[in-house]
Amino acid sequence: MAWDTTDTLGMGDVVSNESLANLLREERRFAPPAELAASANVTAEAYKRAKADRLGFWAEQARRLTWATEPNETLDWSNPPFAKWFADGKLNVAYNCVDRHVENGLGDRVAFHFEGEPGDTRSLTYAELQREVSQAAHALTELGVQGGDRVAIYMPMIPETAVAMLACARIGAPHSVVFGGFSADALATRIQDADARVVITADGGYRRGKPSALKPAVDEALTRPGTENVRSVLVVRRTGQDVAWSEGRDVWWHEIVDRQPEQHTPEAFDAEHPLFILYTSGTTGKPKGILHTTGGYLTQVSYTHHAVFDLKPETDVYWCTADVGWVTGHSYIVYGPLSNGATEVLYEGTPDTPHQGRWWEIVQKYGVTILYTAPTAIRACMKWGDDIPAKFDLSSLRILGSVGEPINPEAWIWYRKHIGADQTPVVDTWWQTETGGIMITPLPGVTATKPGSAQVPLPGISATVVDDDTNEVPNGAGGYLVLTEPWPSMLRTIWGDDQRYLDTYWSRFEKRYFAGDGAKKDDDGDIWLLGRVDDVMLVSGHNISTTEVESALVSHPKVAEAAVVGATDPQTTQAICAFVILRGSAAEDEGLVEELRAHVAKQLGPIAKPKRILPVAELPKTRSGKIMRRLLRDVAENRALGDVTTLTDSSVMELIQSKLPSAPSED
Ligand code: 6R9
Repeated sequence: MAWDTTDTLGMGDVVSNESLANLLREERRFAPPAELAASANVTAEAYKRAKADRLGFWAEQARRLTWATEPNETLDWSNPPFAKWFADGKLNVAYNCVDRHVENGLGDRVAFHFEGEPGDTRSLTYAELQREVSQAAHALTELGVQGGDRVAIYMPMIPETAVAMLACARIGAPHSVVFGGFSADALATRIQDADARVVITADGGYRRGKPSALKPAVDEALTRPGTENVRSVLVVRRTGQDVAWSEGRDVWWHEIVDRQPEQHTPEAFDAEHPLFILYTSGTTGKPKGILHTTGGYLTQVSYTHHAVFDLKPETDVYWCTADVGWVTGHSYIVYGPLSNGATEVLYEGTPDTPHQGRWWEIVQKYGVTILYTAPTAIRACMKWGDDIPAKFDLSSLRILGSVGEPINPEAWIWYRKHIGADQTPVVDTWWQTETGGIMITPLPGVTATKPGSAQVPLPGISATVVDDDTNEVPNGAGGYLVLTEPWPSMLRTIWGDDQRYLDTYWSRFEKRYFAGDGAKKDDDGDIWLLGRVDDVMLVSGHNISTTEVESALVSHPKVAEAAVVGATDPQTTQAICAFVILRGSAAEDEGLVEELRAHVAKQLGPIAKPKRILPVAELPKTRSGKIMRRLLRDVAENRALGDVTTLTDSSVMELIQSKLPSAPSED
């Protein structure tokens, strides 16, 4: 069984409600702006409707899509946990995301304002997108790709990436997007597991001011055993850098795609036809290929994008800063927004290239109205200083979103105040690669928001918090987050491994999907996410959530970011070790460390006081912005580092280790 944590009993026995209130200090709530509430896409009524008839509610949302054959059946749950949604319906995802908008007279609407990192730009209308997707679909067919064949996509953040995904969807070939920052090894494993037939890549992309190669990693991956079935490598020219060429296998995108016919008839696929596989790394074992299918997935990402971001496609300019290699990019750059006919910004690079105001410059330039990003980015901006966003006109923004990690109240408030002019709702959206779409979040026109809480399940979604014995915990208590009813965009299985699907998600709590996250309900019944249960610390018999200690640290004015881990300790089982990034000018001295320890003790109680606090310049993160606490535990326990292949920048760990009194040896 994948479940192997023995020490994560009911959480929250230490961190009381008073401490949550403490973190919030003034118990702030932010009511939706009246104007937004008055014209919101979704009102409180939706919760009632969905509660009265959950399946009827989803059947109604499915009608947002254009079906070649309308489904009569909503959910088939006769073989749980293997769900079928809208199983007798047929549709084409690319048609829904592109063609139907053109047919509705919106061909001239911009789908993507692309902003390359070097400053090159390109706007792609829905009509142009339709042409490119059609041509790319023909090109894939010419390369022998058939419905059901897997295509690996290893690309930078450029429009061709979305085109490639949509072209795959159009011909029914499930894609497996592998994040462009991953190594040849990680790419090879994913190609092998999915048995991909074609790889779509680019010579490189721009990152941090210079071209960064991609093609060599593909060449290397394809020397590994188990990748022999890859017949063709389709290469987009982005940077113009030199590439090695394998004649007969490698094909330039512009040479094959540009000469194809501009019209392509989309074929309708079964609602349960596989749409994509996306690998999540997990902390141990080989990556899990999360399988998503067609009709249910598109229904939920379309509905949630419409509801959570209150998208008004005629006037909004929507920007999700995630990478397309992450599920957020799949659901909220490609499929959700495009199915809704949104105009989006697509940015290739990093937020601080060539300067730390780059994002805000982009918001100003395109008049971005909805921004969706991750707490890690918000905290980086906090660290760089309030004066940077203040130089730009951000008045177009009307909704701000957050995803990827618990957002600490301090960062939430900063985001609202310095980016959202103290007016815009902030929606903290909880979901996972496995859930496919947003699950728990405030609605911008309905919910009075609470900084730091994802709050309530969306209409049609059933989530709760349970204890070890699967009993729902009362308000004010903590435990494990579970989903109690199937939802349309749920994963269908782990690619090629149904047993692992059962073991990982459905065996810990009977008949409930276990998300792996700790959570707590406050006195109003609102849900607060407490981080992965694997990260929970056991200190002198008490379970303490890393998230809450991190939030307490970040609530100190001198701390920009914090990562907390439990390190084995002879006296207390685990001892709390904190790694902190200080704000701008804060000096690092003995006094400060003591001040921070005392601050945490005051916020959360003496038991949560960190034993060690180490100021560092950077924290180890995955490319999707999640802190890799596992590596920090290795450091804190003076061990050689585990797998670092999903790390953004491996030099970060050297820096951190060099600051320790006794740096561990390599072996
Ligand atoms: C979309 C995405 C999923 C894990 C999830 C949880 C964490 C995501 C969060 C959040 C607290 C939020 N997570 N959103 N935690 N509040 N709003 O991130 O998918 O990469 O699969 O990660 O991320 O721990 O279980 P994925």
